[in-house]
Amino acid sequence: MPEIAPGAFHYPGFLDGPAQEALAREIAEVIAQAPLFVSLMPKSGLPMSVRMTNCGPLGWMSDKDKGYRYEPRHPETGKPWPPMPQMLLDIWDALTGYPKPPEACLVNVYSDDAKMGLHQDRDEADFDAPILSLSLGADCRFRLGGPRRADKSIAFVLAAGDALVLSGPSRRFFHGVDRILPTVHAELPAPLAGLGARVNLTLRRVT
Ligand code: MD6
Ligand code: FE
Repeated sequence: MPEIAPGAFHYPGFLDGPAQEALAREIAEVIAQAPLFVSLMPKSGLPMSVRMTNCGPLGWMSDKDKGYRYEPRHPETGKPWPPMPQMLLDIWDALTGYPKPPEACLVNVYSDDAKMGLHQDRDEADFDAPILSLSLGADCRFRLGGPRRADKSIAFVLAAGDALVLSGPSRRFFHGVDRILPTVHAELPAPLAGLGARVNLTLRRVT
């Protein structure tokens, strides 16, 4: 098993070209139903550098007053999030083996200069369930630390088609995206072309 830290499994190229294209079609459909929006940081109200949307029963978002949380509806359209595509449910089963399906899939869209600060995914009630991430488009330099912010970290490339599972101890580890890397021939697949440089999906249990 490609274990890079306790409970962290990296599967480079898990999705081949056609599978990435199929996933991109599904995500383009999600975005058509639930347009990309910008979340604001709690307290400061500063905009995050990624744009996002969600599919599945619950979606992650943040704003100045209520902070990080899951909501059953899109903050701008007020509509329920689109259903989780079957393809994502199948990948979840294949890579996590977790007995319950994911409740949320956060879609993050990165422009060339977007990044994601070091964070823990801790807005979920269930820390026993793994988190599954899938990436499309440009490479990024991903950083995975430990349970405390100051712990030493490893950095590695997440490329198009890569899957990353954080389970066990690493489910609570700090992690982030240092930067998007200049990547030759790694445009987003046609259905997502023009939206940005990189798309990352994270699938989680919430309740
Ligand atoms: C990203 N990923 O790759 C951001 N979180 O753009 C995450 O924040 C993440 O990759 C939990 C588990 C896996 C991840
Ligand atoms: Fe995360």
